[in-house]
Amino acid sequence: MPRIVTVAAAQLGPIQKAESRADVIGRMIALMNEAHGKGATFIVYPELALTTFFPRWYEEDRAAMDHWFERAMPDSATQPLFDRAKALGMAMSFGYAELTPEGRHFNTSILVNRTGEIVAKYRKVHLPGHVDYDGTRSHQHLEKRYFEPGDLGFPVWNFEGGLVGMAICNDRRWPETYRVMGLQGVEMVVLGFNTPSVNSQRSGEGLADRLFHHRLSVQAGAYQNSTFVVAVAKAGTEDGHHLTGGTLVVDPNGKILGELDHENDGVLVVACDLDDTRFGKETIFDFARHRRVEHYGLITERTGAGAPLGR
Ligand code: ING
Repeated sequence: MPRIVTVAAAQLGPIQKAESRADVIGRMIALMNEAHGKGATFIVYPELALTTFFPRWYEEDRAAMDHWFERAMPDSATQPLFDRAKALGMAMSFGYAELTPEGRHFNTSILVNRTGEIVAKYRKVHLPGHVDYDGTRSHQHLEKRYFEPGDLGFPVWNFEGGLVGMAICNDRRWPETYRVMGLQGVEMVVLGFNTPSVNSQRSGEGLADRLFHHRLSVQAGAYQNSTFVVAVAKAGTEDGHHLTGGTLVVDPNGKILGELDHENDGVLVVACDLDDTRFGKETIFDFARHRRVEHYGLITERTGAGAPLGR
């Protein structure tokens, strides 16, 4: 019996600073309606889906950035999205900036089941960029200023009849992200991203390189852990700053099943048979048979690179 999950990768085009939550929620609902019409039962939106990518803006007073964060989920602005999802029987995942009652700031994503209940939360572990204003860069990338590293690890949940995990943006570049979920049997990783199309420290590295590294990272993670990966962009030019597109779905063999070729709002709907993950998990990436953990110690013993073990 195939275990088909018909997933919609719901890309958002640019969100300008001036756009309201209501504007964005309206766009997200339109994408959900389109996804439903195309047979999707699980919709995945980008990282920080409710706002512009505000970590590009420096603010001395961090509290002045709190208006980009959500104190409650859902609240009056986001409730219409949850209501529409429940009405359509649509499961969903999206990213947002989370401000906890204790005053902690995270780059967060959630899984919401078909009855509109939040059943899982993930907080971005790998925060790129820097804490302080860096005048040497062509643009700022201040995630380390505005967010704490995630404190929930990389869990995998029983969701939509399979084993589903979450990651966020820069997480997709780190093999540890996928392997920790792979060691829980993950069958589908869903992640959103906001990727500036120019490297702020290497002007020669532009859109083509960014898309190459994006695809390379996601395809490798999928193949090496025999899992589907759904990667969803916030794309286009936000207040003069360009973000890559590259919304795509990768199968457990690392093959790209589909990719959006534009930078606007749009959905890519793919029927994923989670049983297609079995072959890889039972042969080449049968971790129990093949891994040799006695040789992997440095991976958790060292944070940064250190002295070589040989001479
Ligand atoms: N954005 C970028 C990303 O990892 C980045 C930051 C781009 C880091 C390219 C390194 C290289 O896709 C976020 N939001 O993590």
